[in-house]
Amino acid sequence: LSILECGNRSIDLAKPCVMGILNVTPDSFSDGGKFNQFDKALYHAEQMIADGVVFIDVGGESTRPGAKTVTVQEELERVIPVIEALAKRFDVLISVDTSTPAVMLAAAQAGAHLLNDVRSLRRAGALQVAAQTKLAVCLMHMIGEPHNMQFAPSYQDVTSEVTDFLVSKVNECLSAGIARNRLLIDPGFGFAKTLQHNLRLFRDLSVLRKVNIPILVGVSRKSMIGGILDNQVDERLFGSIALASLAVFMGAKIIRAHDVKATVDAIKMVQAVQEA
Ligand code: 8Y4
Repeated sequence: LSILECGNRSIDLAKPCVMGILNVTPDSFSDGGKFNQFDKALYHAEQMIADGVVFIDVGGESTRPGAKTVTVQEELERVIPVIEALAKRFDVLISVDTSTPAVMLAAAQAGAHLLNDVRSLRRAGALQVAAQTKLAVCLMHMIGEPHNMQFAPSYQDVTSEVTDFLVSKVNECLSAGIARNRLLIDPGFGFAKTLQHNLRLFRDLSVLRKVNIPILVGVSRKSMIGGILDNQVDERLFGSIALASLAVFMGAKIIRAHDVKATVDAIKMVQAVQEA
């Protein structure tokens, strides 16, 4: 069985599903005050639900290499009202993209179901808060911090190093009292990896399955697509769909994506073929 426990909810990952990306960083909205921003976020969420998302990933900290660091207060102000509103209005599963223990705790109280931490609970207190909340946790591979992670990333064998990293994070979680059926693992495409590392890791995705924890993959619009297709972020839909389809074919259970309808249709087709 492949049930993921997410606080007061649980979900069967036998069928792969989509996690829609909802940005609530101010730079993801070109203009307007806070109200405008909040309304736009809820409208975007509503569209993604109509398009078939299972999770909505709410993030208030930009992990782009150039982005400035946000304070805990700023992160709380951006993310918590949106989570509260989503929990109140919709029955979608809510993921919070944060590395900050105080935000994790507040998000859990506001109705979130999954902690999506690109830093894999490495901040002081994060592991304890995650254990305490009973929410699901996505553990992602990244070396360093977003501001320095692309400075000469280097591996002897990217696939085995990423796998070993994730196995050790899984074990840390188990020791801290986080049940195995609350965990997801993610190779962290684009995080501390060159184009060649990303491609090699993707090719070897089925190797990660031996960890025996459901796999989440985020490749939507990322630079590994731009690196091959030589195109800009807004031209990467077809590349994103190709990789989402392949990822599901190779065993990924959750696909984190911007373009929900296209991704939902693509993985439904892959799933139908796999079930035939
Ligand atoms: C265009 C659009 C270019 C987006 C780059 C990006 C992941 C993640 C991110 C991931 C998990 C991003 C929060 C980076 N990526 N969480 N978060 N897995 N679990 N870049 O791969 O989307 S942010």
